[in-house]
Amino acid sequence: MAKQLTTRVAIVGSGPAGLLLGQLLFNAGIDNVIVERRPLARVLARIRAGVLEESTVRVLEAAGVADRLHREGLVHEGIEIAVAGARRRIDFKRLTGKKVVVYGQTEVTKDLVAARANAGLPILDEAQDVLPVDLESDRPKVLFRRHGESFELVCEIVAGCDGFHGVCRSRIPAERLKTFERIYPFGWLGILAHARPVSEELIYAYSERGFALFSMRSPTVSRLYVQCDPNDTPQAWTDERVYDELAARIGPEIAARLERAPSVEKSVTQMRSFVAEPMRFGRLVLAGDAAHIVPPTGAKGLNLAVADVALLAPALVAFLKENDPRPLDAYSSKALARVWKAERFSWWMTSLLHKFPEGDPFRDRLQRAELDYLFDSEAMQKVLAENYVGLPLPV
Ligand code: RFL
Ligand code: PHB
Repeated sequence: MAKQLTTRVAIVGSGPAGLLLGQLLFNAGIDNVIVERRPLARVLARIRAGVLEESTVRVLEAAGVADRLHREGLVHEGIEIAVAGARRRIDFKRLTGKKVVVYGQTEVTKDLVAARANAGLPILDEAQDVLPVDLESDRPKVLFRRHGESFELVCEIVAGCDGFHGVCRSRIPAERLKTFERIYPFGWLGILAHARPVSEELIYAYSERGFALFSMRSPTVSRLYVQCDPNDTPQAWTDERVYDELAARIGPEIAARLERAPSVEKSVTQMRSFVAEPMRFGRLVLAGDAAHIVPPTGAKGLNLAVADVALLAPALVAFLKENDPRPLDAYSSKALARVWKAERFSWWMTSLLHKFPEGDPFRDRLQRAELDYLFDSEAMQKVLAENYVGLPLPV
């Protein structure tokens, strides 16, 4: 016999989307339980995104989890684009009046987990065979096994915040779901190193050898990426090879500032664009990577997850506390309208800055022309800046 648990919202996944949704619902007085497949320690150790939009910061503030972010986050008022040694600064402040904050997803996750522990709300980690069922009834359930016991979590809403490889999206019948996908012919090899960043701002570099990104986590920690083959293993990239490529792709001036500290983390990321429509099926709602993926070039993935949740949380409050289904009914279409704009921007940044391996000379010339145009045209720089700092949240 499965042990029965009850809550109002069963949240599947304790990434930023699930944790933030749990916190916003708790703040509104709505009981929720998070069911997570991995051990919490693994969730807390993941290194991913680094750039937060202003609106993401505002949502984290409203959730009451931004104190450390304000103390430790690095405010950036621009980025640099480098092409064959030449650099152009994109001045966010002047072009849009906005800025971004560099603060790791790892830290956002820690802050959210700490807030959840303070609130006394559970994260049932190490859950196996997680399966949402009865999603078209008004009492859906999430079935799972944990530490040898079977559970049935009865709820009113299941929130699928379980990332791209999660189970929730697959519970929507194929004929009710439309998916859109693009897989890119390259990946990113990323390292984290205790080294001073080469510059105060992020540098996105295009070169004939491929893309490189110089990012950071703090004034003493660098986060560095190079375009690689999507099938490369991290072992294929010694630290020396990573630093040699970074140096070759950015040119001698910046390369001279590269501190070749040993990497403390190394991983390969696939590059994919993906959208599932709609983001709702009966009593199941999807948020974050469970519904959409972007290649990381535009720094949008985490921000999109937060934007979804900022729309979803009040919609669930209206549904569960005021019996008003309208905001929840509008959730998917409102979220998707913004998601597609971020998909477009991420695809564009990726196409602009990577070297495509198939060797299409016409495409290559257009790409170089577009980079030249970006260097010379303030209008084009403004388009980049406006999208990078983040489009307005839907209301
Ligand atoms: P997550 O973070 O993947 O969390 C999903 C959670 O669900 C759990 N899970 C399950 N739990 C229960 N049952 C199952 N069957 C389950 N299946 C999965 C997982 O263990 C996990 O804990 O999704 P979420 O919350 O939607 O958050 C999305 C973000 O994590 C993601 O979009 C960003 O990391 C993307 N991203 C970036 N986004 C930005 O906004 N700015 C950036 O600068 C940025 N850089 C990046 C990135 C992602 C990267 N990688 C590694 C993919 C850089 C990289 C290298
Ligand atoms: C990062 O610091 O991890 C990072 C920054 C910007 C991106 C992607 C990743 O576009």
